[in-house]
Amino acid sequence: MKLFYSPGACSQAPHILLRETGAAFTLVKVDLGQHRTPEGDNYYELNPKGQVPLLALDDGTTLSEGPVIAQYIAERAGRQDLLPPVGSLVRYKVLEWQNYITSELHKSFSPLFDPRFDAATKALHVQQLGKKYAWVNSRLEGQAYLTGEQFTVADAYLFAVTNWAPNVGLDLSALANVLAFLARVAQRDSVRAALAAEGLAKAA
Ligand SMILES: N[C@@H](CCC(=O)N[C@@H](CS)C(=O)NCC(=O)O)C(=O)O
Repeated sequence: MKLFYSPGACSQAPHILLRETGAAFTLVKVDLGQHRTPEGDNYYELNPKGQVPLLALDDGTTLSEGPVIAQYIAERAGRQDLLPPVGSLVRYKVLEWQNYITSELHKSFSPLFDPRFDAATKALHVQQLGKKYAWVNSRLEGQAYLTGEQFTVADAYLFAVTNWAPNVGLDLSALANVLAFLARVAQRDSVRAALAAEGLAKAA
């Protein structure tokens, strides 16, 4: 398999999961400014959405949409700790988080990286995100991960997007549970290896 990624982007979540599951994969770094692969190929030809993550399977099939790629990676590896089985209630709690992270957190960060939005508009988005993170913080009270004591696909996703906070002026310093969560997840071997492979300073 090949994972098309960009350092520190949301593609970090499936990257972590590939390492959690011990899958055989190669990383392909996409230049999201130019939408080019390292070989200079037009990335839109691989993924017409122009976005990472993209997982190219060995048979040539490609999968996009991070939460779906996460589901594929966990289920392909039979890792019911990362994504509980069909019929178990906790599966729906994990999927509930996946949906919340993708629609309420991930996509609320996007305008903050867009130079077309002015400072006042960005400040409003940061304020709204702060409220959402206060709620996430309350959900993490007394537990290590989003759905309890078990690390799941949703925790990998929350980790990847929450690390954007300092880059967009989102102050999480009052949210002790979120900070403890980030520190906890950062210690996982899979996460350390993923950050190192993405060339991010934190990995050292
Ligand atoms: N719905 C997609 C969104 C992916 C996404 O927003 N990717 C961003 C990086 S975090 C991206 O590739 N942006 C570059 C672009 O849109 O051109 C998913 O969940 O995978």
